Amino acid sequence: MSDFFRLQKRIDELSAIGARDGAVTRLGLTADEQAARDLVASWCAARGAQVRRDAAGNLFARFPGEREGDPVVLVGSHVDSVPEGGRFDGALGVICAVEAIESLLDVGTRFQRPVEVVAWADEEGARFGIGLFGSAAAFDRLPARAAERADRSGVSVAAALRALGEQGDPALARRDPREIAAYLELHIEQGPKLAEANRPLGVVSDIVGIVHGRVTVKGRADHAGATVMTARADAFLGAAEMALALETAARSRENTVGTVGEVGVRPGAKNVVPGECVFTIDVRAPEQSRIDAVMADFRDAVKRVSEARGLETSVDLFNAIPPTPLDATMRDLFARAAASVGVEAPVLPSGAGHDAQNPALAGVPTGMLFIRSTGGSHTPRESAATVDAALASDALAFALRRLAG
Ligand code: HGY
Ligand code: MN
Ligand code: MN
Repeated sequence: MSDFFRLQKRIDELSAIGARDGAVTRLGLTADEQAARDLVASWCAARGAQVRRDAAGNLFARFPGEREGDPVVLVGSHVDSVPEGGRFDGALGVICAVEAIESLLDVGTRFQRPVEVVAWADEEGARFGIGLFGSAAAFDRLPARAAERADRSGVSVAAALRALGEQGDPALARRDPREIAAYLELHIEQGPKLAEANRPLGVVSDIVGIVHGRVTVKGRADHAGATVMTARADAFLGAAEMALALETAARSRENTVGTVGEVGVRPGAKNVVPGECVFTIDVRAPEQSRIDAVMADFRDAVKRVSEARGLETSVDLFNAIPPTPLDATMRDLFARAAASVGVEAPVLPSGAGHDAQNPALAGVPTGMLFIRSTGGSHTPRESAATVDAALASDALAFALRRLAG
């Protein structure tokens, strides 16, 4: 049985790292994320795990099995956050993974095969734009030249890894998927479905495909007072029209979303017509064909608006993850695990992206169990009940007993 108070204490301890003004900011490949890894490592080492960090910054804590040479059962999530995020996204999955293992060790369980807790590095991609970074490095799915990607202050992925004491090449983190028997991830739902169904747990059927890109619109900086409206090449207004076109393209298709989350203008002064505007796009859908259709509509709009306003626009796609169905055997195992704690868990898709996509796409049998959450996500309003986390940990312990003996 999981220990409610141990869970609560760890939720409070971990969410204190990077906490500011009621929100959590623990960006990937920063000292805050490393502090979170160190905390998780200390919990695991105290129970006999061998802990290590790989070349991409991923933390692995290995609990030995009787048959040490067997493929491992990997279980975990991520401990980084978006800027001004919540206490539970990623972190609760890692905490529950440790809790499930400790609750088994508490009753003298000896694993037949090794079990590793993983905290994937930089899942959010908030600094460098590469989402699912650590798990992509482990399963050889990084975008080209990932180590050269730089954050807003010009620090590259390689430099950030070296600052952590790594060599700077995340590709060195590659693992052979054949050495992994299964990957399990617990995560808050981040949507309303489980709360609406009044269920604490849900089994994930599949995860949306995601395209991330950056759009650079070049116009002409000019005097805000001396330049008549018909003589302008306003980069921001062009970008605004393109963003609205993305919204229209996404709205017109079921279960499809499009978001402009970051926007910057140059030179960025109230009395200067913006000469340049750079913004990000995030497009998601359960089917690749819908993602492709939204991107085609968006590119048409970019061309149309650029010509009409005398702008030069480039669209740089820097990350794409295909829609990812999860393993049916693992779905069934998690359904039985939820039933073992008295929960008839609904099966539902994930609108959020997850590290689980990378092991699944690499052929590792992968399963995800959602924990009910409220208040949305990627916001300090994000909330989850410790009693639900305890149920999830017990369900995960059930699954680990079957997978790791
Ligand atoms: O963006 C996502 O879906 C995830 O939270 N990284
Ligand atoms: Mn997230
Ligand atoms: Mn997450």
